[in-house]
Amino acid sequence: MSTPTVGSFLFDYIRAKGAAHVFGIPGDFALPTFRWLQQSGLGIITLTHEPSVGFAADGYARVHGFGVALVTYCVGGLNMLNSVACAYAEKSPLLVLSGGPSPSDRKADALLHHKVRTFDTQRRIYEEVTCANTVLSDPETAAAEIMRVIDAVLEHCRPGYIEIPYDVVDMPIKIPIMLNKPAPESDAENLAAMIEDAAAIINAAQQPVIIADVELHRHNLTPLALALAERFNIPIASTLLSKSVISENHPLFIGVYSGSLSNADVQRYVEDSDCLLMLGAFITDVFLGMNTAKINRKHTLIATTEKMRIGYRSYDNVLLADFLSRLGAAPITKKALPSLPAPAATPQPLTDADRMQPLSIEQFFRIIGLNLTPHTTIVCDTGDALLGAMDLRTASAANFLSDAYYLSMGFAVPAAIGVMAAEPTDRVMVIVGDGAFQMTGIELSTAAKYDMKPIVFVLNNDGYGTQRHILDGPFNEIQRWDYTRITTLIRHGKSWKVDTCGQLEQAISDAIAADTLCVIEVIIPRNDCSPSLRRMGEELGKLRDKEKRRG
Ligand SMILES: Cc1ncc(C[n+]2csc(CCOP(=O)(O)OP(=O)(O)O)c2C)c(N)n1
Ligand SMILES: [Mg+2]
Repeated sequence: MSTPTVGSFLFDYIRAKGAAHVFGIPGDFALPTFRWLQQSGLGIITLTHEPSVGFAADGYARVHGFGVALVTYCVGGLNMLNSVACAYAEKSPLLVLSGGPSPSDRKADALLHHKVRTFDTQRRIYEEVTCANTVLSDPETAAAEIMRVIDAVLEHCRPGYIEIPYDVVDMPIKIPIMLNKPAPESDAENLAAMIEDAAAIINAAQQPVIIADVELHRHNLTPLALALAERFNIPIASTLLSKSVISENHPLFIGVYSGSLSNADVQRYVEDSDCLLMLGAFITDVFLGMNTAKINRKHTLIATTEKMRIGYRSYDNVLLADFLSRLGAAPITKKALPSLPAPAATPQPLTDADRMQPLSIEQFFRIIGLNLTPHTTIVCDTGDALLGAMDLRTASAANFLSDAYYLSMGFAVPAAIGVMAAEPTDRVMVIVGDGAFQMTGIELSTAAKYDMKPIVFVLNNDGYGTQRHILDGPFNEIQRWDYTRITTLIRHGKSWKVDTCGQLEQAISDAIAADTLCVIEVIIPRNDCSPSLRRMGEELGKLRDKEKRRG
């Protein structure tokens, strides 16, 4: 056996922790690490631009449980910062590897290319968007550092950063004796008290509701939450960020909750609840429907990896997994199920008259809804691509992805590349606005390079529709593109441009049958939008537009 090096150990450890692909763009500081990556046998997917590297690795992490991005020093790493910030904000287990200068360069304090201010600039900037970071300046400590950072990424589901000097990566590594870290434990008394209090409020409640949020998915806790919902007959809502966390066809599922941005029946049912169980919840302004939610804290239980609270009481050192499994076994009487709000109705097939109609956001999502299978994964970008999807009923669990809290445009096309690497047998549908497509749509070149077969819907409403509903001006205009020509540019795939319901129906059917990458440009009237976007525009407009601002 050859002596392990920093590079070989790094990728062995990454593989042992479950990643099978690494996303990246090389540069001279990172090339030696790329060589070790190649020798490791892990899959390598190189993209066109670092923001996309981060989104692709993030998309992979959300589906596969661990994603890795490898870039070069500063020009690569700093270019990727926004995508890593997104992964931090939305809790995605993403490991950032960056090539870097040698410890001897640091000693000489040379003005090396790519250096910004000090040798530590990139690492320090990354401190803000990672849960653990390190520079592997010493092969003696490198193994322990690699394990520390990767273990933290997986434990906290937040990004981590490892900078790898171009020469240290080739050096022999000293592998320490692995000591098993004791697993964290709940404080037994606090856990018992919380279970007793939770059981009491659920037993007393007329209308308990679970909000199943994204931490359940990230920490593999959805089965525990679902088991307790089924055991006690408690209805479940998801959020935009956790959409499809449980199957949207489950009999207890009532819809996506997002304050007044949600369907009115779902909003009423959740806000009228006398016992709201927010499990793994991120209480963001999107969750609260841009602060239109009317949630009574007195009737709310919050259980997350960071916070445990019932009403006005907090419980320290109680683990979410322990809470969910113990609550499932608590003495709680099964509820009689009341009539529940129906999540989005099953869409009606098009009639001949419908087929002649021009497209709108509503009709677009109706026709998408008619074409979903349990093996369709949907990736949505920011804008009406996301808000319009609120009531789209997906066909199986965990098959809807978007950056619904951080809301960075440009997420969907590259994230879909990560999803397709993780789930090669699923057909991925990407829904993206024309503005967001102008940011990262070029990444379809990467999909073509790896023979991936997404169906990409570019919703062409002639500009920044979302912004127009908040505060309009010439800054919301974009250059009009001929979106279908992208397949000519990348010399791969098929494309369609559609402006009636019938044309969209036909194009989708042709795209599903086509064994290649497909782009469908969907013409949406400039002023049309989903009811959710209209409500969001009204709420944000009242805050951002001084003409509409209250008081
Ligand atoms: C990276 C980034 N830049 C700017 C914004 C602000 N922003 C939010 S929505 C939006 C317009 C999106 O336009 P488009 O993709 O065409 O979708 P539409 O709103 O028209 O549905 C902008 C500029 C953002 N969210 N992310
Ligand atoms: Mg648009």
